[in-house]
Amino acid sequence: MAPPAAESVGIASEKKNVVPYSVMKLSDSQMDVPEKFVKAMGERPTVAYNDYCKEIPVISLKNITSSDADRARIVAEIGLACAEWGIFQVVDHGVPEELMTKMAANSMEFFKLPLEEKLKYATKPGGFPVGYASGSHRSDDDILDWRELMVHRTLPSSIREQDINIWPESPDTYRQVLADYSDNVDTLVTSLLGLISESLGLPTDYIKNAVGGEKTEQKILANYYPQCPQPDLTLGLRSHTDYGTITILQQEVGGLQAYKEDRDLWVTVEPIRGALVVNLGDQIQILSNAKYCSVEHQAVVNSNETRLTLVVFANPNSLSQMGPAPELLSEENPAKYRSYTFKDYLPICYAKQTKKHYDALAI
Ligand SMILES: O=C(O)CCC(=O)C(=O)O
Ligand SMILES: [Fe+2]
Repeated sequence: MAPPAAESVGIASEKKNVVPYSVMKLSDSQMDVPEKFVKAMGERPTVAYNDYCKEIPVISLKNITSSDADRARIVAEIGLACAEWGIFQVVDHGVPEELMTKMAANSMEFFKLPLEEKLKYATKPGGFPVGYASGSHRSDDDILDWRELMVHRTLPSSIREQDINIWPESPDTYRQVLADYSDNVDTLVTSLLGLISESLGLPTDYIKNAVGGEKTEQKILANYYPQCPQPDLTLGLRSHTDYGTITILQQEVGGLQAYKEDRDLWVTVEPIRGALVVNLGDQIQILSNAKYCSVEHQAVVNSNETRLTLVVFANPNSLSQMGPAPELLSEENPAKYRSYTFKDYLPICYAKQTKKHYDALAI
């Protein structure tokens, strides 16, 4: 069957540049995946969304403050997971399961709104990518992803106060739940950055201070991946690394895959009830002088069920001076990257000159 034109999926023409396709409507229409979503051969998925890799570490944070021995054991587990995987799951992480459930329910309700409603929150062309988008939040993308998305700037509080008025008001708990979720996950991020610092032999607050202390930035993204009639041809989200420090992801349905470089294999992260996925971003790779790696990852879709993920990006403050931690460097371990101000990193990512952004800073 011929793919539907943009108009036939019900998008107002003046919005075409912002939301060229509603992926949800395409999914409902049961037609073949339009060419705009068909990935090049080498980019298509090779492993199914539910073919889980049981080796990805699952770490309990239960006793991080109870005794030195417990903390040392957890630090060692985190260090190993960072060095060998760059991605792991945490349980007993302190984010209430009820809050996770409410956050998912509210986001799901948002995506189920009529398209005209969602378009009221559409990302503005040229502006900072916040708000609703579909297929991509970039207007210059040739090939789109099989997802709709909603992005919010949630921290620091000065930015939250500025943006909260443009967050959805319906369901009526949307803003409050998002703010609570943001604060709870921020507490977890601080704990994890502490454990990661210690695992590198650095003081507990080293990374948190390096990325701006209380002025670090946080973005929360909800991804909605509708069922897809031809999941082998497309991706929910193309392969990438996250440009910040760490990313915390909540999922109920499988689809997140990480590239395990030493095995030349994509591995699928198993959804575990109540668990959160942690993946390392570019800033941890650079700060650790490549002891830990910013894991390449992607999302695959499936024809059985729609998938929702909630993703919290922990980013440095834009004025932070970033680079390899001098404490980790020596004659045997010279700096692999040059130093920079974090605000100069994003243009590097957007310029897409190197497949891996941090390669642009390699010495
Ligand atoms: O939804 C997923 O499984 C992946 C999301 C992700 O990697 C991202 O939004 O950066
Ligand atoms: Fe990501």
